[in-house]
Amino acid sequence: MNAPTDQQMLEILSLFALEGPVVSCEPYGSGHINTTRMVTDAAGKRYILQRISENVFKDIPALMENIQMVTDYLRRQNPDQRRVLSLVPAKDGSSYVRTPWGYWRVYHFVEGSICLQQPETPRDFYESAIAFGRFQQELAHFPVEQLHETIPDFHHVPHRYQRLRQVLQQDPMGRASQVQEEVDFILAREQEMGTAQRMLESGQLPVRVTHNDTKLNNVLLDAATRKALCVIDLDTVMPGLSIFDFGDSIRFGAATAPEDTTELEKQSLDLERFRVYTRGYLRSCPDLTETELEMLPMGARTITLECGMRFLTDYLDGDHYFAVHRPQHNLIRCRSQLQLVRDMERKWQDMHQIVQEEHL
Ligand code: ADP
Ligand code: GN1
Ligand code: MG
Repeated sequence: MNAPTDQQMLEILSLFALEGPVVSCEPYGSGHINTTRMVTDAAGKRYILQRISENVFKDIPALMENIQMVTDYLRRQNPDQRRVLSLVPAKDGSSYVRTPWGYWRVYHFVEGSICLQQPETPRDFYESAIAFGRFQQELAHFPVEQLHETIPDFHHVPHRYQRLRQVLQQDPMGRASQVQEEVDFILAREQEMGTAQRMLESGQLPVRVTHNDTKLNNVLLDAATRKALCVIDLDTVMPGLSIFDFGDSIRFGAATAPEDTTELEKQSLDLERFRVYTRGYLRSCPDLTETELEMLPMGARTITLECGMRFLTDYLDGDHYFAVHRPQHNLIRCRSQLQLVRDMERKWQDMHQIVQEEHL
């Protein structure tokens, strides 16, 4: 879908109950899925305007219902407005609008916040763990059965393997022959990487309300105190596994190099950051079961491999899912994730040891 013109953008914004006339609307953030803009009105009040990806999310009304339910529930426990994402309703009272240029929503901009791509200090990473752990804890009694699955089987690893096989076989871009090494690495771990899904199905791991996309840039810290403020990007809040929420934060924030680094020798797991995140998560979310605790390292390794596999699948398929900004971007991202998995395997005992120590 084409991007709307400036005039069309104003038309979209006119459908929302903003406080004053719009004076600017600029591209914002670095997410891979939605299109985000920061909007300022004449009084200087700021908003986040987002086009929700129809390519990724097949039932946007259901997705918006999830966000409305979850943010309402969290707001009842958090009187501080900046602690919970808050939608600006459309003039017809709905939480989103449907236009010829796609589905759009508006959030109040959380003022006085920062959003990081990498932790600047261990304390920042600790605070992100507090935010995601608290999110999990505050939703512990939310009626999980009321949530829609916004992306079916999102972290169902055996299904991700099936999809990779399918794309490899079809090979629509003729790229399969370039990626034999990556494919071999992923397939060699298939049995082990299905462990969490099997434990979910047998009831050994509990179903929880999870965020499912716990990157550091999906949390806001207070700019003044640098304390945990607000969890954002709630499109994938669904029933899921706590160990994957933990793991995805580790994948992104405890890596020594960016997600799309080409300098593979610089990509590794920083064990000190792993420790700091584990400490924050266990303190703010103390009710994890013994089995969940035991499986935290597996959550990190599995979600990192799954992410690498998803980047690879999208590369083979012609880059339709993740926004790409340079040639072979998804292949580069895949290689960086697999390098991180390799390093986690080297540090496997240390990861377990750290969870044990931080649990005391
Ligand atoms: P995506 O799904 O594309 O990652 P996000 O919802 O994460 O989209 O938004 C992209 C970026 O916009 C975030 O990383 C953050 O920097 C910023 N952002 C989103 N919502 C808010 C908000 N309510 N207040 C301040 N910044 C926000
Ligand atoms: C996407 O939207 P964003 O950039 O926060 C993706 C995550 C991936 C991540 C990799 C809905 O997250 O699952 O882990 O990119 N979100 C969706 O950076 O697929
Ligand atoms: Mg995001």
